[in-house]
Amino acid sequence: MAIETQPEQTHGAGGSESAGRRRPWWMRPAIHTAVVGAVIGYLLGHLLGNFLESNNVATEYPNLALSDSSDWPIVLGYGFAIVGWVAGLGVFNDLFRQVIGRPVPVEAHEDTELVNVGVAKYFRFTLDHKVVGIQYLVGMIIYFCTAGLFAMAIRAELLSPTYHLFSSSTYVEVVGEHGTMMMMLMSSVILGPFGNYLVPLMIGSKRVAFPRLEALSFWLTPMAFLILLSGLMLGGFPFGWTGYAPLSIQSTLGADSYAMAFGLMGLSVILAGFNIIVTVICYRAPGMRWSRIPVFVWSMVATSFLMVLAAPVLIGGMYMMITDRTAQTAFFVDTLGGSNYLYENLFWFFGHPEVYILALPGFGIVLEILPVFCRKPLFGYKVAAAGMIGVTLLSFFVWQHHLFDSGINPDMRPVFMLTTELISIPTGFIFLVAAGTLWKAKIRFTVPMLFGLAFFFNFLIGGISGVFLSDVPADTTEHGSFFVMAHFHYTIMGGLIFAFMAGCYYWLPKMMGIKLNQTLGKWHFWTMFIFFNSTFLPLFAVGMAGQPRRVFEYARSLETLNDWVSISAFCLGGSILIFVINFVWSTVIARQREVGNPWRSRGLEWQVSSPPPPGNFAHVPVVLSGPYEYGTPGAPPVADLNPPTGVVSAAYAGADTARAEA
Ligand code: HEM
Ligand SMILES: [Cu+2]
Repeated sequence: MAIETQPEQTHGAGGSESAGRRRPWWMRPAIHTAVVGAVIGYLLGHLLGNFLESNNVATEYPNLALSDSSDWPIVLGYGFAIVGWVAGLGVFNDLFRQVIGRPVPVEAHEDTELVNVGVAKYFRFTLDHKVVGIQYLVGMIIYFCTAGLFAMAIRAELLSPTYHLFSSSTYVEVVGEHGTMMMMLMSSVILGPFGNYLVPLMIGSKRVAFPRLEALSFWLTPMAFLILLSGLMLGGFPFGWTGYAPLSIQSTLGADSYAMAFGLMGLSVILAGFNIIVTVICYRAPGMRWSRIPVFVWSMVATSFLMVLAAPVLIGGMYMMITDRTAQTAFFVDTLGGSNYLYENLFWFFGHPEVYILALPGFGIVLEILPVFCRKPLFGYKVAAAGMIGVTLLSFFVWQHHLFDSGINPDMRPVFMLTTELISIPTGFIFLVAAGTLWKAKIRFTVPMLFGLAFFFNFLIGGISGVFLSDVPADTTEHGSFFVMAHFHYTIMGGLIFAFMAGCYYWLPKMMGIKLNQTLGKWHFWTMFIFFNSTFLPLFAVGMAGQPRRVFEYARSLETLNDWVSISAFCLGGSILIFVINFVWSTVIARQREVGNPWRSRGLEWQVSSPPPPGNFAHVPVVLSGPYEYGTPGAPPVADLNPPTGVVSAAYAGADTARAEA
């Protein structure tokens, strides 16, 4: 099978010259040329915007009273900067070559690329799914820590009900940056690193379906991150991560950063999801039937469907917000015939599936890990897959539960209350599968397993508190309070991020050939678990006592609890620091090699060396059995990595012979 590869490899710098006459490194497209492209793009866009405005081209329309007038240069600046960034990375090079009829680099093998370029490949638009996975991993850790620092700032402010570090408006801006950055960028925290890296390995493929789209999906994230951060210099956005109109339409230039960054991230997740879906449908090895693909792959497919179907609605909403702010359209301005309620619907039609974009990958990781450390088959594999599909379908029918208090037709409330509570059924499937797998198992309490078990503990609390919120009468008092805050941090931080950590400890030996220090890992786990709970559990009580979200002053009687929470939160930040130190120490300084299969896993990804060779498998493997047959007497090996060429014989009974191509 042909392997996609770097254009640069066969054609030298920028893909245009022969390998013998390479341009110096600084002339080859990489992150530095991207930065130059982005800066030039921004300046051009900014000038164009100023031109439009000063020539009244753009302001011929009646100006909205509260909209400021310099949105054009900012929005066009961002838009052109994105194009410049992507062009600087060399994304368009092959396209142009095709347009002008020059030959596009032929596929060649990846290993020359890997040997030649060393660490530089991580700073370039690289088409190897394993490189993209590592790029995502490092990117996600950086984004998570940055957003986490904003969380520390929030908690520092809340140390006192009266003494203030920030002004009230700066406070909401910090909350907005924290919330938006987490919700936007953490959408890909598992699909980005682990999905892109491992899905091809897990289904026995040498490549992904669309390496260019995959690489592009990553390279859009640094731009989204920077645009969002730059909002702070433009007055921030005082409307939290939800961006409700009319506030967002009236607010300062920071709102443009919010809309551009969120829309861009929407594009990134669509590309990433689309690539995963097509890869899993079309690139499974012979014998890798739908009933044999690992649950982690199921969760990636389900997440990808959510991404591809929900994110376009977000992009639509952001686009309308931008045109409302620049071209004076009035989609969300009710005085001019629009509707701010429309925005809420668009946002949550994306926003609720988004929370499952954050939850499903976590389910996938922990269910993948449980059988390995229980040494038992996964209990109810099909139930797990059904649960994930059920969650995916239902999550498009519940969005109105975010609008219970926003003027929804009261008769509709019970309907959405019902659909919301129905989601506990497929979610319950996942818990059932986990409980069945753990039942009477001899558990090995390794670091990844500890994180996996903590996931269930935390997610259970998150899930149960969710039932209260989906209940209309209860929600009427709880919504907008710290109760909601506690609820979703239990599901996202306690679920997604714990699962992400489990994935790191479990798969980093695979992905980098390097083992993370297990002692530091245990310290990381216990501090993170204890301080996570002591940060967020009291917030349920704080919320019931009436402390509202997004407000920097609170009742004096709540000071002790808030101080407790803040100090726990700083310790929680410290535990993340342990992880970062462990990551840097183990991968850069100590570099303890790990080449084999340290967990004795049956997963197909573990059957090749660590890190896997270029092209993943020397031959397309033939899959012979499911990945969870632990302790099953006489279970065949998971796959034949060296199948006889030509035929897939009867020895492979059960393997899907029609698909065999090896
Ligand atoms: C280190 C752990 C974290 C801490 C201590 C923390 C703390 C906080 C606090 C105190 C607030 C609310 C402030 C207020 O409403 O006045 C908040 C809001 C929020 N956080 Fe976190 N957080 C953490 C991690 C996360 C993670 C991992 C995510 C999601 C991936 C997340 C998503 C959000 C969102 C969406 C909001 C709401 C923002 C808004 O109201 O618009 N947080 N966080
Ligand atoms: Cu929801």
